[in-house]
Amino acid sequence: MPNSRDIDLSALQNMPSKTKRQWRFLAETDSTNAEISRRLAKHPPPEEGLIILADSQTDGKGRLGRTWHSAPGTGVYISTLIRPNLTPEQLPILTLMAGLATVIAVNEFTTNHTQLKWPNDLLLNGKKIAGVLCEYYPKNIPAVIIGIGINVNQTQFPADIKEIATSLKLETGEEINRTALIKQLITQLDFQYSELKKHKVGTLIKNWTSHTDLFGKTITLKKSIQSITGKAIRLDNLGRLVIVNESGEETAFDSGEVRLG
Ligand code: BT5
Repeated sequence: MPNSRDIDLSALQNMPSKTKRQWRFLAETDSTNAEISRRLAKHPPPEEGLIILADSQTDGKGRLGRTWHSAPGTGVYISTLIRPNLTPEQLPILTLMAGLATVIAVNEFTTNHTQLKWPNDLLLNGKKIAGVLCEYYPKNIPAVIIGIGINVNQTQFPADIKEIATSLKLETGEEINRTALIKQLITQLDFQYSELKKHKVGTLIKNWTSHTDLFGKTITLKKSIQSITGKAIRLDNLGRLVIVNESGEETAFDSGEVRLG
């Protein structure tokens, strides 16, 4: 029977922090990202630091209209609002920032190393354990909604994702307290964001790179109708994935879907 007993909202609200946060917990919502965007359309709009945490989502969103399976009582479904001082071409860096914060938090709960897969996936033992969805909200005062989904205590997944998805419980055999994980996640997110605000993009890229096994591998990147095969060699300082083809030509991509081989 799913329950949200392991979510302790007052412990989260009382976390020591320099950041002004406003926590909202919803037993159920369509999507925590959509919840923030609805609030952004209202007057006055919410301030930077709003965090929406849900126990379940009925219409969890992935990228490009895809779905994030969000069973009740088992996962972390969380979105936060920031108002970064970045140019539009720098915004993809926020997905990397959120992924880095998530991988560090998740790795506190497993001895196996969770890996980042550019641009927004976290893989544990080759299966997807978490994903990031950053959405730009350009109206009024520009804002970015950072949405993070983590599979925590799930022991099963629907047929369409059961071969590719995993959870911390499935990998470690242990039930994980979601409040403890969320604390780590928000602490890391705050830290990575404050580092970024000090213009440490280079440090972010370096740290992101130390949590991936992608580089040096042959990959195929799909971007709308384009499909490119080559070796992934690095991220550039906008967080774009640089791929080198057989003729030694390098191309940087700001988005796309990566497949090994
Ligand atoms: C993502 O998209 O990985 C972004 C997921 C972000 C989810 C969070 S939850 C809180 C916030 N509110 C939201 O509404 N969304 C965010 P993408 O890279 O497009 O991957 C989606 C694909 O991952 C799907 O098409 C499935 O193949 C697979 N998938 C769906 N649910 C999954 C799950 N729970 N675990 C692992 N894989 C899943």
